[in-house]
Amino acid sequence: MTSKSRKNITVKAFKARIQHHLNFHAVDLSHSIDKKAILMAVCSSVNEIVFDKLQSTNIRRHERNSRSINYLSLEYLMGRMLSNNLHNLQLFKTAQAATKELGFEIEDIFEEGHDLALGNGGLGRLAACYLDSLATLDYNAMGYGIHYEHGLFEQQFYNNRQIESPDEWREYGNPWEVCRPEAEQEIPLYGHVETVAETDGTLRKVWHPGQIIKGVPWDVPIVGYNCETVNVLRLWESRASSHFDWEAFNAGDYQDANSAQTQAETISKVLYPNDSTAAGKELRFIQQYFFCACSIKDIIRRYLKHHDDWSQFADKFVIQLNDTHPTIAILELMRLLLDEYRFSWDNAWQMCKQVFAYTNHTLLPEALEKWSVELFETILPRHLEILYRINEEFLNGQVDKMWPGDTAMRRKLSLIEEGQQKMVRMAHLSVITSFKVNGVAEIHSELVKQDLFPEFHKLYPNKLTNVTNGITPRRWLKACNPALSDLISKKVKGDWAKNLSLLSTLTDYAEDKKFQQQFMQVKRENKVKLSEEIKKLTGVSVNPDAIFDVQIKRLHEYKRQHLNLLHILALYRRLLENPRLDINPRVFIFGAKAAPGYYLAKEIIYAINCVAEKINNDARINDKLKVVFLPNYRVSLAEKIIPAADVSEQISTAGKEASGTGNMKLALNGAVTIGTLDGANIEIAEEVGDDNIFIFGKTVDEIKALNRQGYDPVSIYNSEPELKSIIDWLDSDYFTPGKFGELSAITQSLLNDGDHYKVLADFVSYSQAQEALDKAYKDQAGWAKMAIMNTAMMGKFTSDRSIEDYANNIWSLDKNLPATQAVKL
Ligand code: H2P
Repeated sequence: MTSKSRKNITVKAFKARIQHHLNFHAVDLSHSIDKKAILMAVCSSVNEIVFDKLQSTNIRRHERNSRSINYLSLEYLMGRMLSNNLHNLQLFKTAQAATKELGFEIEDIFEEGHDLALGNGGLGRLAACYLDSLATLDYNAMGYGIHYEHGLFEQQFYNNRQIESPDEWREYGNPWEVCRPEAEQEIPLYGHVETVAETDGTLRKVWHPGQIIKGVPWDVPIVGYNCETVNVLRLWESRASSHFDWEAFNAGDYQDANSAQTQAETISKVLYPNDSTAAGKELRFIQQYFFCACSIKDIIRRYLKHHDDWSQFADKFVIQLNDTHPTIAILELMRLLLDEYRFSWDNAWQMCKQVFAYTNHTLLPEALEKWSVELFETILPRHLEILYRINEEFLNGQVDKMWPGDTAMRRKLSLIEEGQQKMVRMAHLSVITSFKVNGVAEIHSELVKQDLFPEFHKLYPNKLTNVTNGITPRRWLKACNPALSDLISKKVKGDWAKNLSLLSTLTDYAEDKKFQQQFMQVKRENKVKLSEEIKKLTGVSVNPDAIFDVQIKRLHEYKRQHLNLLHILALYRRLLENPRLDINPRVFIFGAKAAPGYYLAKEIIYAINCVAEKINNDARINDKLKVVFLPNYRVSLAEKIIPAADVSEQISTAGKEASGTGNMKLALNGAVTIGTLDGANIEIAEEVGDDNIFIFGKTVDEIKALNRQGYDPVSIYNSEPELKSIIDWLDSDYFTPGKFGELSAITQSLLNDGDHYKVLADFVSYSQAQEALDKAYKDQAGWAKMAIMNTAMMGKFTSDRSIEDYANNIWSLDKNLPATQAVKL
């Protein structure tokens, strides 16, 4: 079925499909139909089309024999799928009308869907946006990940504190996946390596594993927007290779009979939250290997299905490592080429160097992964041998050539970090193997070159590069903000969701009174909707005419939710001192999960909630301030918050936020950024212009200078009376009556532990920028112009542009031409 004929599916025909599927999903059609049943029936109706398109995409791919990009990521934050799939298939209006005839509002049906929350934050959401763009641009792409039984935990607040519970995203089944037993894999673990002599006298390594795990693939179709393409996200689930020990069972050992299964299934059970210091390292390590091994074997299987020799492998497949989490894939490909396919060392290494590319997402040292040599020895003994040899050749070859006899340099660049416990530096392995390494925003990529990997940059001057992140305008404008999308479509000719630069036409209307009024009317309607949601989720009533000031992202000290909190306290104090203070009413909206093991992050949530409780119930300030922390922040909640935001808080310490992508989503929906010169904020400022953004705070160089000079937060505290009084206030029992020091973990970190993220250094500048913003908001026409300019100038930040950058500058993909250049081995 072509996209043209699909658009012609009538409401009647679509309704008939839904009714047909209701036969399976509803228990009793003579009674009122349950919303979950209708959701499943609509999904099945959509899937009929999706799977048709998937088959024809596969046929087309096979005919073209084009190069394929394989995205390896431990995280995919897909969110809900139905609305997005309907929009991408151009079926939204049809489905809306069909379900209406059946007595349902389509939005209510969406609400029944569960988020696919197989990720933590920006990194996982980026992967999801990239899959959308790869399909939309018709690239031959496959995503690989883990089929976690539990996605990111569900967050609730109890007595203002975060409580975590398991996310049961597949409780009622996931309509958007299909099991593919024919592509199942067996994955070895543990055991020992034996050296055996071949008949010709050569020595060969044989790994005798101690355990075999089964990898079962689940395919999630990824529907391109307004095109024929459907790609696949393949997620691996772990299972025991022999399910049940009947011998043990018959001998009466009921627990042990199941134990292998339980142990094996643990591997894909949970997603590990970032920055958690919790135990379970071994499991996380096995998880990474399991997923990489399944994916690499699958890639080889796909290649060998259509090729008799290896000459075109590097020409047909490129593998993108999303951060260091999938680095073990390199060692696994080496192992398979050497041990199973009998490549020579040089040929195997050449091959690896041609197929892998790596994206770095952070400069934070704690997030650059290292695994102990001991873990490797126990779990992947053969991989460790390979790693040692790669290291030896690297140090004796390239390093020695560039820095002859420099033992300090050898130690610094080695894949093994010496110390009490020897550790394997995964980032180093990724950098030396990959043919390209990219950062995710211009400034970040520069810092990767200058500060993180300066020696590697010297060794490989053309390897380190930049691809600025992007977001898909399909989900983050068209689907989540229908009112604004409709308004835009009235002014912008062409399919702006496919060519986001077209939005720049809106600059012509930025000062048009009528358009300003329409634009702000849409914003207000979205704020009314969000107010209702806020009431439902928190019980707090907020005024839709207030400024909606939003900070939504993972909870982390470097993202500085506590800087926002200090400013809220400053406003509160000022209002208590002068209840008539002439400021716009403001609603501060937070959404964030803290990694369960990250103590201070959880304390920050607690403090914000305590302060919110006090402020929201304080009649003295006449509702001029409200603070709400919306529980269980996730993609589907972001889709409700973002269209209603006036202000976007992007306030990380300069040099710490690699890029940010929430900044792009908010600006695209007409929120004005208040932010530091960090990550993609810098590029957003370049696009929207200095008049349409509020920049504050120290630059990267100024932060570096502060560190060099010796940063003293206490002297700032002593010299800024307002700041001092706020911090003392937090230390009192004002927000936690009768409990002194309840919130002092934050003040401790700021004053006694060195304020690592320079909150105090930026406070005054932040507070001044906030005053300027408040003043700007009073000029409603001026504000409308700023908001429109933000939407208009976001063209650069479509993930389609990012994917084209990857395709052209890293992957060498040409979707139209068959790849021909054979790689000589
Ligand atoms: C990370 C970075 C962000 C970046 C994102 C995608 C790891 O996401 O910190 O700056 O935009 O990857 O490249 P997050 O902090 O949201 O988990």
